[in-house]
Amino acid sequence: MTDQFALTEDQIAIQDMARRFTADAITPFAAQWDEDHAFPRETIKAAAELGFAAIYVSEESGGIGLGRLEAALIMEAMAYGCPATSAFISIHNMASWMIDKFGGDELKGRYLPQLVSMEQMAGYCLTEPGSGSDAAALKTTARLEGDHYIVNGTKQFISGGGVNDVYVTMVRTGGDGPKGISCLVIEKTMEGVSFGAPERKLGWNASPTAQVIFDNVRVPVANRVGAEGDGFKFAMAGLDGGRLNIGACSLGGAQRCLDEAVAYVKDRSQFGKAIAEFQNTQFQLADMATDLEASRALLYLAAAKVTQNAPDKTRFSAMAKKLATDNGSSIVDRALQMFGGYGYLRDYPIERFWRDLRVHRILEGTNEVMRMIVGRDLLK
Ligand code: FAD
Ligand code: 2MC
Repeated sequence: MTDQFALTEDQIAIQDMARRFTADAITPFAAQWDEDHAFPRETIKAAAELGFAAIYVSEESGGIGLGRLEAALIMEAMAYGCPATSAFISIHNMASWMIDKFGGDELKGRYLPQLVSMEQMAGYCLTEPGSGSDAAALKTTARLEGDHYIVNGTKQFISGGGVNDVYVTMVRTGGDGPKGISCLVIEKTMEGVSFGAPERKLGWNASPTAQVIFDNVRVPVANRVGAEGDGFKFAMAGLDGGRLNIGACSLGGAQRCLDEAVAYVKDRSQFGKAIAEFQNTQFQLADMATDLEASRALLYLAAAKVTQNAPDKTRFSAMAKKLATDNGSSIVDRALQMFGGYGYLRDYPIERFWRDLRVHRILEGTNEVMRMIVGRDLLK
């Protein structure tokens, strides 16, 4: 972004490309994916052909080497059609970036070419049944035995669990707390890797979620990302960007529902006039648009800070994720109200966005955790 808060020509070009891709390949099909709980593998691979699988993976590693604002623009655009699909692609980007940023050359060479092209898809495994918000309490162990780690434990709620090919997994190689955690790249085909049944969810039906279970999985030491004990920091650094993208997915979903609401209220009449003519409708729309623009402005600022590695980037990423996902959910809820009973029907897209955006307040760190991050930073 320029100092004047305008997008550059290149940023507008990438946004246009993502919007066209969404209009052609996502929006017409998203309701059916939701209805069928279908994972749109081919559409996601088509996104990779545009570079969207490795947006901030470096060009040396085959990515398109863009910044976090560009990533947010792409995620926002794709979420206009389907937040769940956009977020799935975001998680792949986060996991691939962690390998690129913190992995050694040999590891990068072995995995990144297939991840950039999405010949293989990557997931991110931090959460466990007993440790969600308190992520540093994770219990999955990786015991060193010669040139392998023996990995045992269960990861909970893993997006792409069962469909992804590789899992960037946080494991315990040392003592309690964050410093005992390392990061391993674990393949679906390694012996001892299995998956729980697909979770039955309120939304995000186009993005499968399952437990990932490790039972004496032998993982080469060469699959460790960076040094032993640094895994928690890598996981948190990944989430600085992931949280921006989830916020951007809320912006895209909220924009779609605002646009749908503007069109609907002009068309629907009650008491002899369009419901757009009621002052309540106009005030609601005004508030929704204001909340959306405020969230977008903070999110774009936070994205610029993460790109620049600013000292306050983590705080801004947390603030932006909280604001965009809280407001996104509330905007969609207000749009649903404007549609009356029709908003509650699957014949219109609003209820799908309502379900999809709800979880953005929970995953990639709950909004209570976001406030914890911000509060701690203010008081440190
Ligand atoms: P808990 O941590 O048990 O929290 C329960 C409640 O307590 C929340 O409201 C929380 O905010 C509150 N709370 C907890 N601690 C505090 C505190 N100190 N102060 C105030 N309030 C607090 N994880 C992955 O690793 N990879 C994935 O790909 C992934 N995908 C997901 C997909 C879906 C659809 C879902 C639902 C989750 C996914 N997650 C994933 C997990 C997600 O990140 C966790 O659900 C989330 O971090 C919260 O953890 P929890 O569910 O255990 O809730
Ligand atoms: N970047 C780099 N390092 C970081 C960091 C960041 N953003 N945040 C923390 N660290 C470092 C920190 O500096 C410290 O290292 P050191 O002691 O050397 O200074 C270390 O990590 C431990 O940090 P904390 O002391 O803050 O750790 P704590 O245990 O108190 O927890 C908290 C921090 C609550 C912020 C973290 O556990 C958290 O983010 N919880 C939420 C979990 C979460 O977001 N899960 C999302 C799963 S993924 C998902 O949902 C998907 C859909 C993909």
